[in-house]
Amino acid sequence: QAGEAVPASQRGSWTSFLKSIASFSGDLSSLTAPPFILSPTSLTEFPAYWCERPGLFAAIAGHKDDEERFLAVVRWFIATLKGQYTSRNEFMGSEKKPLNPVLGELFYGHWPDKDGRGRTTLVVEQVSHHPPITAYVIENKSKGLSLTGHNAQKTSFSSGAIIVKQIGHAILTIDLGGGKKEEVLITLPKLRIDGLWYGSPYIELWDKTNIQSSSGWSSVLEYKGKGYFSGKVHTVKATVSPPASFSVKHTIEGQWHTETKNTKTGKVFTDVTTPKEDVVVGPTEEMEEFESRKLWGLVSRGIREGDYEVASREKSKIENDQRQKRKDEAGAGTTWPLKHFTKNLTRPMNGSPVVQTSHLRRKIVTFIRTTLPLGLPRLPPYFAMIKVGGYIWFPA
Ligand code: CLR
Repeated sequence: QAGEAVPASQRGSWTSFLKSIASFSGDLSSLTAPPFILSPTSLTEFPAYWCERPGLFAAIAGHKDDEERFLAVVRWFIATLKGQYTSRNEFMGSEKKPLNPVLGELFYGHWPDKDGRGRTTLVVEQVSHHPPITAYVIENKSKGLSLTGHNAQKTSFSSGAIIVKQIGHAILTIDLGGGKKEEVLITLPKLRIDGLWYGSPYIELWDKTNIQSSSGWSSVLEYKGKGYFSGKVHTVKATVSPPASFSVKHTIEGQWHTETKNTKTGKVFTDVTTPKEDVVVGPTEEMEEFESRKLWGLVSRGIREGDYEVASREKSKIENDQRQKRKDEAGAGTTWPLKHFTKNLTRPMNGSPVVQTSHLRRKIVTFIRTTLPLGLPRLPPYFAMIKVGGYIWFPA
């Protein structure tokens, strides 16, 4: 039944929220949603999902062999999907509307060293507000691993579902020792948010992810949901190909929220039925003003405790303060100084020469040139992706 999961008093406002998304595409964060669907967590916390199995992340560094190491990347990646796309349902009953980060919002955390896996740190900064873009670096120094990326979303509405195209990508850098480095480019899946009619939204992944290493190894992961080839939810099929080849050496199939197996050997490839590890975050009292949990503290508490008056009053305060800051900056001819990331204009990826050079930009362009000739036919979305709002975000 329509609005089944919606508190009776909010059904009207849920229906009008659905109507407004139906006639809207772009930045969902600006739409007012009824209280029951609000999450007390800001999007700046989401990059932590990349490392909630720190042992699997660290394990990437444990392989001398290119193929084995690449398989470890694919394994870690598949194992992050459950956290990324189902944890709100697991912990809050349904997908929710996260808090829309302010420009310069920060989120820091770490996963402690344990069983020799080394300490992993997380730095997140909201690098743009319109459109919302979140940049992050996850680093395990002792293992020579770092993951850098940024995220934005383009949303639209189609036959009752919200379609989310993720704009952005992640680059994993692996220090191989002796001055050698491997870089792995990871593209992000598309999302479909269903269950809106009942007021209990959940995510299904579709389309695909490309994982392309500078070693030449590559993988394509195809996602399907219930009613497609498997008839099961959260299905993934990954094919892994050796350098300079489109032949498939390994096939991995299964469900990304439970278990996947190597098709040929029948061996379990990922098993995420064991608990994940939340990122460790310092005490709120010791945080700076712009650290996410401090900034949103009162809003979050309002949402958690069902005191929506407080939540919306505190949210307005933050928004007004933001408007004032932007006004002041416009008046002074300055911009908000980002702490951890710099903006680099990307090359218009249409074959035209590099317009603006910077050390870092050259690095990625070279990376694309050297790895793409092999991967190109498998990476059609790459061109669009690298253009991401005209910018790539690099750690400063
Ligand atoms: C952000 C990047 C993470 C993976 C991820 C998971 C859930 C996504 C989120 C991203 C972006 C924002 C998102 C969210 C699910 C719902 C929410 C699309 C991609 C939208 C803005 C809110 C929709 C509102 C309904 C739930 C009512 O690595």
